[in-house]
Amino acid sequence: MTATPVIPCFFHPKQLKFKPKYEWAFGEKIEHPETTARAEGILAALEQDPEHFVIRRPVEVTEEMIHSVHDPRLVRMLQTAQSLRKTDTFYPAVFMRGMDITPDPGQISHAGSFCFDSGTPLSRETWLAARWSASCAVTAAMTVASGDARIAYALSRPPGHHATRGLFGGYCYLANSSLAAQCLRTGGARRVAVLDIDVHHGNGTQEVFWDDPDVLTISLHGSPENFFPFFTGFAEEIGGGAARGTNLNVPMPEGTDGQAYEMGLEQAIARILDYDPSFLVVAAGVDTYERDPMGNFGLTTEDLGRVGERIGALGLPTVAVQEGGYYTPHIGRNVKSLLAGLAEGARGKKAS
Ligand code: SP5
Ligand code: ZN
Repeated sequence: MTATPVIPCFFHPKQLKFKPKYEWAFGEKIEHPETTARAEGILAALEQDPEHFVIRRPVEVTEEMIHSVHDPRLVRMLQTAQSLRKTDTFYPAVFMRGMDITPDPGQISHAGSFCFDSGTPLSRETWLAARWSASCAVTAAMTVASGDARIAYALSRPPGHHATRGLFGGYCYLANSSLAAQCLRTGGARRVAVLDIDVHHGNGTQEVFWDDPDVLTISLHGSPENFFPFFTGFAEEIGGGAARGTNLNVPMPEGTDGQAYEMGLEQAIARILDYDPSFLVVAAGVDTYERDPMGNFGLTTEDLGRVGERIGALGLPTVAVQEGGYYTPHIGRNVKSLLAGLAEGARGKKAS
């Protein structure tokens, strides 16, 4: 009986420097859900289990790599926020569009042109935190691509899957999971699949690879009929041009529990098997958890383990990138359950 290999987990302390203050929710000012306690909770849980997890520092991602996914003007906008005063948090409030306007990414007052919602503020710390968060995803991808590990985990925070080529939003600034997939592609992979299990639609990943037949994007999420991000995530969205059929959305109703979730997951698994990628990126949000304040699903910690196991059983080299998950008292055990499931599923696969 061989032990499961240790999972390398990437994290940089600079990711904790960014502290968004609040957001508006139906007219109420609420504490911002994307707190540093999230990363700290995950880190503490992983550190407690050195037999299964080892924490490593990521290598800083190059701007060239970031530009392989993002419009340089978005990058420039985030960098502009570095000139904000130490105590200031900038909430984009003017979202001009539809006219002959020329947004200037060098001007903080134009940030609304590079942003799609009101819950994703900028401070002078945002850029570096986002850059290190992306660095975790890319370093985890390089670790798996080089064969150093079969499974690697990026403790990415702030999250990434809502960020598009040119827009930040949904607490996301840089598209971490997309960057991981892109890194695997440039590393020579034939085809890559991204499976997004965050409770919200991975609109950013969908957009980035919309026309790319070599990256399969799948998202399981709360139906956008009544759930963020509202505009995207419908089953009709299947990819464009030569990439038609390489985007799969599986919207599910409010209250979806572990058992109902499994059916959506099987649909995703079948598509991945059919596509036959050489690598898998899991956009690993745990806001499907039953107590999540942002989510509307009912998965338990054990369910997350089973989800991980099912995905791990695909037997693919896998990069798990942290996305959402906001119930901080249990976030550590939830992430651990998911990752342990991945490892367990992969091990079962090897034995059979
Ligand atoms: C990465 C990620 O999980 N982003 C999620 C962004 C969701 N933002 C939605 C904000 C809507 C506020 N509604 C508050 C409802 C509290 N019950
Ligand atoms: Zn989410």
